[in-house]
Amino acid sequence: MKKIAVVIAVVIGAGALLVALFAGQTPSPTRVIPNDPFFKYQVSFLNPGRQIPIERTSIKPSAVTLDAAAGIDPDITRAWTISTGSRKVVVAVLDDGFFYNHEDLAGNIWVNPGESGPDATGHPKETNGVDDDKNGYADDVMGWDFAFDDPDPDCYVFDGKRRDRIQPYWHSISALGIIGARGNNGLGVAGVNWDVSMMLLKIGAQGIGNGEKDTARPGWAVKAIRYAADNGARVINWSGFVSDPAPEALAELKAAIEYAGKKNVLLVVGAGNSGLDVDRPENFTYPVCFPLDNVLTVAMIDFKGGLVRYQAGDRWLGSNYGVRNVDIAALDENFTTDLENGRSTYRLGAGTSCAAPVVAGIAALTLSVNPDLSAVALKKILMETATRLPGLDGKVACGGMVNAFKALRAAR
Ligand SMILES: [Ca+2]
Ligand SMILES: [Ca+2]
Ligand SMILES: [Ca+2]
Repeated sequence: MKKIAVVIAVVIGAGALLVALFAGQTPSPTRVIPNDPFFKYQVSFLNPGRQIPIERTSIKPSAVTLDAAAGIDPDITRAWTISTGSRKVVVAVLDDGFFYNHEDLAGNIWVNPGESGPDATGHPKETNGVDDDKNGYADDVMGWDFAFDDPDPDCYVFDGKRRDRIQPYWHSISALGIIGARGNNGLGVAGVNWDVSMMLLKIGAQGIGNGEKDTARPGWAVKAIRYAADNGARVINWSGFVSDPAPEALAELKAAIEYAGKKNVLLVVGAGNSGLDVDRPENFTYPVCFPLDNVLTVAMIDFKGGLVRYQAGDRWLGSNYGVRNVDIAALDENFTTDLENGRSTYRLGAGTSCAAPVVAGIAALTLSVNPDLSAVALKKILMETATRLPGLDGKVACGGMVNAFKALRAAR
C-alpha cells in the first residue's frame, strides 16, 4: 500500500463545510485528497452536489456544468484512507490498442516478471525474441496484441488485412486512467488505484468509428481471457462485447470465462449503451448475459443517481439494464486520461465503457486490502456494499451503485 500523502481531517470550521457538502453520506472523520492537478474535475470520485462547473478537456476551454445531487459518488476519497492500491494487484484490460506511454499511465503498466531483465546471454528478455517464461508468448512484457499476434499492444487500429496504421485509437485510454492513473504524483488525474499493474490485452476495436475495421472477435477475447487467468490477473475489465458471434464461438468464450473463474478472476463488463432491457432474449448480448458468478456487469448512472438515458434523433439510448443480467451501477462521466495527436491529455469520458472501469478499479482496490478474496466473494462484497438508489430498483440486481469505502471496509 502506498503511504497516504495527504489526509484531510474534519475539524471544527472546515468540518462544518465538509459535512454540509456531503450531507446524505455517513459523516466521515477523514478523506484523502490527492495532489493531481485535474482531481478537481474528477467529480465522479468526489461529488460535491448542486451545479458543478468543470472543463471537458485539458487542452482547450470547454466548460460544462453537471447537475448533481450530493452523495452520488463511489466514496473513493474515504476508501483511500484504507488503501490507495498496490502494484501487486494485476488488472487485465481487454480493449483496442493502448497508449501505454501516456505520462500518467506508464508507471502503472504491468511488467511480466518472466519477460524482464537480462537473459543468460545478457540480452534483455523484453526483446530477445524468446519465450523466456514459457507461457506460449515471446517477449510479452506488458501483455499481448491478440488482433495482430505480436507482443506490442500499441494504440493504433489496422484495417484487418494490411498493417498500415489508420489512426490512433482512444477507447482503452479512458479505462486505463480510471482504473489506474498514477495518483498523487502532481500530474494529470488520479486513478481509483494510485498504484496497480495493468496488463494490456489488445483484442481489436471496441468502439465504432469511421475507418475502424478490426472489430473485436470472440476468438481473440477467448485467448486474452485465458492469458489473463494464466499470468496472474485477478480482475479483467472488458468495456466491450462481441457482435454476432456463432454459437460455437460463444461456447468457447463462456468456457474461457469459466476457466478464469476457477483461477479467481473477476470479469467486469460494461452493460452497453443501447438503453435496452438485456433480460429480454431479443436483447441478449455477450459477455453481459452469461449467467456466470465471476462476471460483474455494470450499468451507468448520472449525477442524480438515475440510469443514464438520452434521446438520439428519434431513438432513446442510454444504459442497458436488467435485474437478471446487470449487477451494479457506477457513474459514467469520469474525467480521465486521453491522447491528442500523440500527446498525453485528459478528457471527460462517458458511457458504460467508463462505468465498468470504476467497478474494476474498486475491485482491484479491494484486493489490495484482502488479496485472499475469491472472485465470487469479491463480487458479493461489491454488490452487498453498494449504495442503494431508488432509481436502480428493478433495474440492476443489487439495486445500487458501487461504494469503494464500504467495499474496502467489508473486505478488511
Ligand atoms: Ca512469454
Ligand atoms: Ca523474451
Ligand atoms: Ca496523476
